[in-house]
Amino acid sequence: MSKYAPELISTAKAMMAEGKGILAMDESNGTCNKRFEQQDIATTVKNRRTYRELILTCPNLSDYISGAILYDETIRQSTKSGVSFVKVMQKAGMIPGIKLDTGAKNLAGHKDEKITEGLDGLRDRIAEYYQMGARFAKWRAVITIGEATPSDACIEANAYGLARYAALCQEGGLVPIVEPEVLIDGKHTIERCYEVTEKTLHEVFRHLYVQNVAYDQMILKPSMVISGTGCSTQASVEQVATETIRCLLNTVPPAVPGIAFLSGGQSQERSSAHLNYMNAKFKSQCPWRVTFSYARAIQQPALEHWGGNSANVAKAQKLLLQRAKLNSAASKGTYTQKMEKKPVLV
Ligand code: 5MM
Repeated sequence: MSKYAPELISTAKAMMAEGKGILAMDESNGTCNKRFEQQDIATTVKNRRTYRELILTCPNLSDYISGAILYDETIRQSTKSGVSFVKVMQKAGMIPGIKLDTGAKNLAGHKDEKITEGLDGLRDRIAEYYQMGARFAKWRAVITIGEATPSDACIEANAYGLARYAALCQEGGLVPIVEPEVLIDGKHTIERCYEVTEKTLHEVFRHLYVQNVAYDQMILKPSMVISGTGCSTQASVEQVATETIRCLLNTVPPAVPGIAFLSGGQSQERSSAHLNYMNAKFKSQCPWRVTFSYARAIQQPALEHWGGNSANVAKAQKLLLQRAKLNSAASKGTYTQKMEKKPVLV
């Protein structure tokens, strides 16, 4: 057992506080730059820092957000006035988290499949981030559905990586967010997505068990069971929520304190509606908290409005807060379509 066990249990509990979720803002520079390019924002260190300051200094964000996942560049940065982002978060009551994987690379011998890297030197990196104030971490594995994928080799290698990462995190005092993402891209049906997600989660929890990972000191960040974006039949909100919960009940041990979904390219409204349906209809059957750890589905309106212009910061923060609030409602099962219509005023 980790010497940090009591601290890990209380951190995980705080991350899963009622009515709150986790903000993913751990885009690597490549991904952040891609999002900036789509908005014609210059892809500079200065702009990335300014944008992350906009997010972390958003008034009242901690009413809905328990913690935020940072990227290595971001956790070392400060506000324009010189206060470190970690301090800003601690003061606001948000737990700092850190992305630990170094990205999904091509899996040798397996066309169109990925393996997430980052295990080399991980123990030392964890110690450094803990010293800096991080209290949880994230590692994302990517599973692709295609005609011949995923292979057993891909699922197994990624599950092993997630488990090794999670064990090292718990040893070093960070609550591991375990993120096996089954990609939404493809023509697959929701039934096929169910099959792949169930198999992946079984394999992930088998490896977590083998590596002695304590289930009560981790958070699962899965994708939803959903139709592929290119599938001609798109499942309804009810189907997505029902199949997702069925899949999780069949695979996730009750000792896990919480499940925080990624949005994975779903629209903002759909991400909220799916999460809401799960909580509104199935809360009493779920042994874990069911909430969000979205990036795009929370940040997008704010990023678009900001556009790299300092005059837009206040309204962009209101837009960010609005999506955090709507997803907080969804995590309690009280979100409605009507809430989307309310104008956001500066
Ligand atoms: C799947 O991506 C995670 C959740 O984001 P969405 O809600 O937008 O799907 C997210 O934390 C992701 O891991 C980062 O944004 C991207 O990281 P990389 O390492 O790909 O830049």
